[in-house]
Amino acid sequence: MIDVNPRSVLALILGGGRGSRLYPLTKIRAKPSVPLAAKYRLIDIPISNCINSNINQIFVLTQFLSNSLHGHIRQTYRFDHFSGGFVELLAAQQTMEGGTDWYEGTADAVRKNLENLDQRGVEYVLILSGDQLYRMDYRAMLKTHIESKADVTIAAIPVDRKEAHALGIMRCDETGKVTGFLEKPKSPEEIDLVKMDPKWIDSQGVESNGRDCLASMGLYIFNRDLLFDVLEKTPYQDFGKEVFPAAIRSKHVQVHMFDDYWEDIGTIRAFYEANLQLAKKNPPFDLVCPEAPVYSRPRFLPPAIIEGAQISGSLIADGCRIGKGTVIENSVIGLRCLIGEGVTIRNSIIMGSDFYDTDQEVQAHVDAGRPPVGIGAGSVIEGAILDKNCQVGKNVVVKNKSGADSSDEFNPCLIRDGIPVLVKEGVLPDGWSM
Ligand code: ADQ
Ligand code: ADP
Repeated sequence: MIDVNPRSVLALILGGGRGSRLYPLTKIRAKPSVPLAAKYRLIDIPISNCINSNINQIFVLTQFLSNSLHGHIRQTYRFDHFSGGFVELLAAQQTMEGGTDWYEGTADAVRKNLENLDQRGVEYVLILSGDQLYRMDYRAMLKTHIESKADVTIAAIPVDRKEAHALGIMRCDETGKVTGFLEKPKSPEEIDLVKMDPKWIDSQGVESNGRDCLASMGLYIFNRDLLFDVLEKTPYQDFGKEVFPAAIRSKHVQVHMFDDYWEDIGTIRAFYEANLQLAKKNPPFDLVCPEAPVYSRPRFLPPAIIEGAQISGSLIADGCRIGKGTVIENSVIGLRCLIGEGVTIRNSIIMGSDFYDTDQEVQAHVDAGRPPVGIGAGSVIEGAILDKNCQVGKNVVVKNKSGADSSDEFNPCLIRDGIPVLVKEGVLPDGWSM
């Protein structure tokens, strides 16, 4: 692996824009702190990739600061005093200049923070997305960048034409230098303008298997001076829509090929499916990886207690208690889930809870006619997401029976992308059904 001075690289993680495709999971929290895979948060993925790539100067750009994000980062990512490493949050709401509190686009978000990025000794800025699931050693990408003497390097993955409309698509010459870039091409004619010869993809040691488009993964390495120059001298708001289409005309923009599991999980449907895949046998993204683990906040929770349930193809986090006769299939059960007897959970994500109620608190809920935190006996949860700290009573049914794609009819259980999402702290009384 290439030997780069860690101080010469700065990583910037784009933690989410105004668009809330993950709503209602982002109703009360910044996107980077959305829980993932029973015990992690979205932000753990790119930060873990950085740490495993020996990159330890990391900024996270977010629209607003939540205590949870702050707490999570502060308590998880502590570097050795002498290494110079840090993970720091930069929130749009704290930006005084610029006329608006919000970042207008990805390039604008970086521009509004240039002052913070102006650190001594930095030669390369690695720009990452905060809502993707993949494992990558960024040093391989830096190697491509340095060896090709590029100004900018974009990570690229081969995709087929069906997927091209949702991504930035690039065409390059035989040396991998980008000669065309179209952000989310709409028509087959547009795709034809930037499609690649699959033989070139094969020649890079990546099997094209019919994939003839090269998609930008939204991961970029910029030479520091060029990034500052572009953002200071142009009004460009967005990397994909404006910066790259312009840059390929005057600069050396290089592709770095990648061909492993990579999933954008920025929508409810994609988030749901990626989580459930993690719970399957031989998952496409393996959480077990001794060479490149996913890090998260250490907790002091008891092991899960299973009192006699039937569980298959599922992730079960620490601190859970699962009652007798409960059936759990292909589901993700997060921290401190208290699941009663005879509950059925299929193809669902239960995010768990931030705390355990004391006996007095449980009694207070019961006295007030509310179910305590957890899932009551006899309930059925199918194809759903339950956000944290939910209070689900006995014999409740959460299942999208109507098949609606989007609906607020069953508030606090909102249907998005066809998936019922019970909002954080949602309360469903005994017998509730949708
Ligand atoms: P999109 O994902 O559609 O395409 P965008 O919405 O710009 O692009 O988001 C990129 C990343 O930046 C996401 O992680 C998002 O949450 C974050 N982000 C967006 N706006 C932000 C803002 N104002 N402030 C902070 N963070 C923000 C991009 C590229 C495509 C490429 C795909 C790959 O434009 O070319 O193919 O990523 O997923
Ligand atoms: P969310 O998943 O919605 O972002 P939070 O993390 O805000 O939820 O969870 C709410 C509560 O969980 C906090 O009030 C706090 O008590 C606890 N909590 C969450 N993260 C941390 C943390 N890093 N350190 C300590 N407590 C935390």
